[in-house]
Amino acid sequence: MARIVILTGAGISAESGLRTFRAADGLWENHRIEDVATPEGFARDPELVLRFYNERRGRHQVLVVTQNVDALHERTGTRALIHMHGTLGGALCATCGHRWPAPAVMRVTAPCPACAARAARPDIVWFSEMPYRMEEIWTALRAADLFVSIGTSGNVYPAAGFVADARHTGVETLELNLEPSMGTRLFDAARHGPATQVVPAWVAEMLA
Ligand code: BV8
Repeated sequence: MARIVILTGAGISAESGLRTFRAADGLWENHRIEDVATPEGFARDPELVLRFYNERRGRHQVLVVTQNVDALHERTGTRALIHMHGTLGGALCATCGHRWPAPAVMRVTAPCPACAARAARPDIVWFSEMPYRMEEIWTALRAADLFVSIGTSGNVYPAAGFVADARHTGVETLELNLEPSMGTRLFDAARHGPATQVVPAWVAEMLA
């Protein structure tokens, strides 16, 4: 068993579009380090220093609304995340509505931990059922500057209708998908190709 300690610096985030401290011009995001990263700099101009950190903190507020029921977004560290179609990791009692972490193997004979009814089902939104947290999603869509649809065919509603909802409130829309989706005509812009290519390219543009 090899015990490994890894030290990372700004370079590990550089290809995610975050600039390193020692960029070519020696400035840090166009500021001299002594002006924005020293106690003296803060004493001299606290407004400038807070503005510097506010700008870096508030670069982009991203909410991911996924139709997927797997936990891949969680595993990559996505924090603001809504599983509108539920999750494979969840169990739901069809009798009392209790939710608990789904065991690897769910059995119809397993009693609900809360009411003991043998009514355990996957906590998944099936066709004809209302997807979860729709009000939150619609509110976020209406308040967005940009709606980006990634890796979906635009076949299943109400998710497939989000682009129309966004357009209706004047939100800019972008489709990143392997091929044109059902609703591709509704998007202001579309880039087609594998997600591993079109998404990082778009993220780098956003971060630049
Ligand atoms: C509801 C959980 C009432 C299950 C799923 C109009 C309005 C409202 C409802 C309807 C409507 N018209 C019809 C309906 C009813 C129905 C519906 O939409 N039917 C369709 C088939 C016509 N909708 C419902 O029943 C929904 N509930 O309507 O409630 C209501 C009314 C009003 C307002 C609110 C509610 C419930 C739908 C949820 C069903 N459950 N999932 C499970 O996962 O086990 S849906 C299921 O489809 C999955 O969640 C999946 O995510 C989702 C959508 O599929 P996609 O993710 O897009 O996957 P797909 O394979 O289709 O496409 C993949 C895309 O990736 C492709 O475009 C491909 O090109 C691209 N791609 C492939 N490789 C790559 C790539 N892109 C980039 N890189 C690559 N390498």
